[in-house]
Amino acid sequence: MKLTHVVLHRLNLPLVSPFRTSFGTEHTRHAMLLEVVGPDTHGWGECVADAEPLYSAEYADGAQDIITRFLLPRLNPNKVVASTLHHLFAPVSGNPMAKGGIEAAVLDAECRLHGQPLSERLGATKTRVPSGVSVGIQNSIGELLDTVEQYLAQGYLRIKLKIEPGHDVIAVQAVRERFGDIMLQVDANAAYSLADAPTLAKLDPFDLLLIEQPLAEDDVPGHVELSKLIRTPICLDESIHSVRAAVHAIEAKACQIINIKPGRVGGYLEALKIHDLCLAAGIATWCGGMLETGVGRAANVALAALPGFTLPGDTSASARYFHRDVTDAFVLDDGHLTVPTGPGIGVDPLPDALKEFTVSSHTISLV
Ligand code: OSB
Ligand code: MG
Repeated sequence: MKLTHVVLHRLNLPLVSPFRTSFGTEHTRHAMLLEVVGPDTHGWGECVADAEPLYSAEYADGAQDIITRFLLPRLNPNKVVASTLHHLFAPVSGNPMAKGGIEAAVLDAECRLHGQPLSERLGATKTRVPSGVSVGIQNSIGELLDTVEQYLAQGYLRIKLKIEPGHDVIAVQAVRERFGDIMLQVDANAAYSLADAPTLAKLDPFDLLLIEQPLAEDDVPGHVELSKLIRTPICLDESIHSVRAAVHAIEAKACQIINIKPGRVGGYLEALKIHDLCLAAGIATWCGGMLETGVGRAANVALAALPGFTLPGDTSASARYFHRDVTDAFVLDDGHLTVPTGPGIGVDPLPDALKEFTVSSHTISLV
């Protein structure tokens, strides 16, 4: 596939409500969309690096620099092949979100060229995917219960509560008591240490589906130890930045479940490998998210339609995040999102929405 240039679009989308986690509060999604253009095709991908390096070491301005100066110059514009990018980018250390953004756009362009939906290319078996929702830390238990009630009323099939020390057992207990036997899980975003095991064990009686990333990103051995001290199944998010990291975590018995986030692992093809690995190893998986716009969401939903994604993902509707999305909105239908069926990711940014949210755009010539 020939490509001539890449347009890097930086957008600011106000969130419908602030999203507070153990690592910070976001009011705005700073999105980076990559548009790859060639004589015969075009494609869109989303780089999920956030404005600040809090969830991970990558951040948007850094990712833009890596993409512009170190990754795009490695492409041969006369012969761009999605499946070769992982190898081509390997000499550049780390930076999976930057690499994943390019790969997503190239993969979309390749699928569009062949008239093939991304879901089909990845091997999806479902036409719609069950949706969960990630609930940020609220100002009070009252507000938390109101928020969860609204999401359940909208049809979300599983609730994930963000937790941190001091906002964990009380929150889970309140939600369990009020809403009974719903599918409920928590995400700590690495806010605890092994010394907190006694507190985390107090979550055991609430029959959570899982606890996501209780300990630090690089503390796989700590998760192994913690798994012996608590009953709630451990799910890793931040720690799994590659298929190799997944192999190591599974072999060490650090987790029973993996949250597969394409952006975090360097793209949809690496995510597919982790999916296959987990399916073979009997590790349950679900598709995570990074507050993506419709561009990233479309691809996440295609991935989430693979058979190994046995738990509802953080694949929520556009309205959970934005008053207006950059693509046609993804809507919740009976607790599910529909997998797009058009070529590639099956959606395009709407020109007037792009215009409304764009703060800068840069064209990088490949030829
Ligand atoms: O840890 O899963 C996470 C959002 C941004 C960064 C990290 C995480 C999240 C979420 C929300 O939990 C996922 C989503 O709805 O996109
Ligand atoms: Mg997480």
